[in-house]
Amino acid sequence: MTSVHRDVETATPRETAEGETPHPLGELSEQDLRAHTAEVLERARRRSVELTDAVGDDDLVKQHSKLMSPLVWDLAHIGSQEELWLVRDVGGRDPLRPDIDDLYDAFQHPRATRPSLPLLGPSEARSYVAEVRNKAFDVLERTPLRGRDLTRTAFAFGMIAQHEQQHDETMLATHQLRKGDPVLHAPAPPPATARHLPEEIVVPAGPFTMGTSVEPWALDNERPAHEVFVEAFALDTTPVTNARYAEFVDDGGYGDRRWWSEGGWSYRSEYGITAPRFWRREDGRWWRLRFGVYEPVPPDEPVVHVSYHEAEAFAAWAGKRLPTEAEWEKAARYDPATGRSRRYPWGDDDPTPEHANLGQRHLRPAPVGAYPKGVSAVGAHQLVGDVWEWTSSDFTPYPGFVAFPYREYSEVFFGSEYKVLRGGSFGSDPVAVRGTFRNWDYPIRRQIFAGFRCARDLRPGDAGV
Ligand code: AVJ
Ligand code: FE
Repeated sequence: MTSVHRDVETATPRETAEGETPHPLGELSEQDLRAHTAEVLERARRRSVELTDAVGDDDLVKQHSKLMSPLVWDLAHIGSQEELWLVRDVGGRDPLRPDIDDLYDAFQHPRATRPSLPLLGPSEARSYVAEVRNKAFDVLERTPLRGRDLTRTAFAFGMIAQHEQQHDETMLATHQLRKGDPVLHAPAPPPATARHLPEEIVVPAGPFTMGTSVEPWALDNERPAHEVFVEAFALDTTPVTNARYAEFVDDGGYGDRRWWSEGGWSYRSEYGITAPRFWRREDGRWWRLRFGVYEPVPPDEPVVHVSYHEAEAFAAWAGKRLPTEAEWEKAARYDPATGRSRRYPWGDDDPTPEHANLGQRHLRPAPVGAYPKGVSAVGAHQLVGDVWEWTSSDFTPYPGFVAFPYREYSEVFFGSEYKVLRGGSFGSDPVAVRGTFRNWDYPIRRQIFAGFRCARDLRPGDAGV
């Protein structure tokens, strides 16, 4: 391995709910909480419908890549999870379709095999998810949103809305892999307005509160809040741009063994990788395919569709390393003025279009410097939105982790096979992104909307040490 992996989590962790600010959802009346929850579920459904109505039936049942499910599988799987948790478990109602549980169990059937299953067809899948939704809304109306962990502050409903949005992002990735003319359209993201940003910011040494014990819809792997000591480090102010990444490519970075870990080198050799996925060199410049549009690679946008291995190699080439997950979260949440951890880089308010490029409002990352209102307390830009950011950390449980409500959401994935990604992308909905949210994937994956930024240890004499 060429990059340096340090264990920054040296302090004995202890649970520190007092290190966080209280959450606004907890202050809503039960009726307002129901209305809010229904709205979030409806927003997810509008997106699922857009992504599936954008193509014809042939396209819905077809597999666009071995890495992905047919879109019609995602759609019915969304309904199936909603039936299991909201209709059957929370509502205690009879199953609608016990016969299809197995088909939509992600653990029974790997993605590559899903097209050969006797799946619900497009119109059956559409009526199934609509029927489940009607029942789920009825359950929402009748369920007290307190008491039981599963229903307190509408947790299960929030979990299911996040699940649907996660699959909506997966469906967006399937669209990106799909061949043919563009079928999805969205306005361009805002231009860069913050100019001449410093290359790096410095985060001083000290403890901070990582994870959460107060965010009502946080998933099990984000819990509990605990104190982590992080050494001083420097972090790139913004994600690595296409222009900077192209320097690495054009410098022969993909062919230089020095920059790659052992696993990274064999991966890049086996797959013959020479540039980010969807890039092509033509007429002496870089072009890319983006949702069916062939266009020059925009220099100022964060690079996207790179694997962990490529991110790690770039960082080594640049004389840096990837941040650990704790470093990323401290840069995103820690407020030196209060000593507390915020919900988001900009504070505790839910994301708006001014804060971050989220929610599939734009079908691409925004140029660096486009979200000055989203800056974190320590000065990092665009930590949330635009591109998921690879960290050097394996996906492991926090001290005190308890699987909830099912082991298959997080626990079965813990270990060294997966790397953690943070911050969400232009394809992630705000309900499924926060300062504590943890995503994970194999280090070879690059169909996801992932980029990265670099970090480095501070040298004596660097400002802030
Ligand atoms: C958290 C994005 C890794 O898509 O595999 C969806 C989320 N879990 N259905 C995934 C998830 C169950 C998960 N990730
Ligand atoms: Fe799922």
